[in-house]
Amino acid sequence: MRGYYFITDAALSRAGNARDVAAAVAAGVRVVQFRQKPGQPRDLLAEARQLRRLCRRTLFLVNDRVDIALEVAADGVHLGQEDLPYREARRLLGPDKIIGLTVHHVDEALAAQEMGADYLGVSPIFSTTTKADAGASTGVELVAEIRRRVAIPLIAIGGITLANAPAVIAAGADAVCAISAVVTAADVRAEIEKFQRLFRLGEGG
Ligand code: TZP
Ligand code: MG
Repeated sequence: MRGYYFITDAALSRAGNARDVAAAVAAGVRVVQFRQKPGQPRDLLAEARQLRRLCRRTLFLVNDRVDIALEVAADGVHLGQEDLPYREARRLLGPDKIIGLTVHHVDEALAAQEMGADYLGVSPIFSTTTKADAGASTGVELVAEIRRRVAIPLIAIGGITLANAPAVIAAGADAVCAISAVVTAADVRAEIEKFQRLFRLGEGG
């Protein structure tokens, strides 16, 4: 999962989700998450199906909607603390699908790992206007503390930019997501590639 973790945002996107996802795949991201808050279920389903087709060698996850993930044969879901609980989602999805959980504290992180989550979304690292109910920002210190206490991959999200991403990666994030910084860019692929390079710099390459 190391590198840039792509999440759609149709409301902020310049080019639209389909072009953004194609750009993310061209940039070589390992994961695309379809996140679409408002909307009728059948429209979400149709769009998920379309985006899923663009992600042949890229993991395709659906935010919140286990039903839609199953129907489009997604690779898994990303769930928040108020979504379907992990256990029920796992029962519906089976043992092989990926389930990522959002956490805001160390105890949520430990509980999520214990339950069997495949990765954690740590958020919001910095303040953000992209998600209204994101809560108080955690700072990079939380990434570092969770990194010390859990072994599963950590995705950092919330207010991340090219300027602050190096500190987030240095704190131990395996991946970062910067929704507004990326989907509002004139060239989404180029913007993602700049984030991807930060990871290669960290590896000395
Ligand atoms: N989950 C926690 S913060 C957030 C999500 C989806 C929004 C992040 O958006 P941005 O534009 O990268 O701050
Ligand atoms: Mg959710």
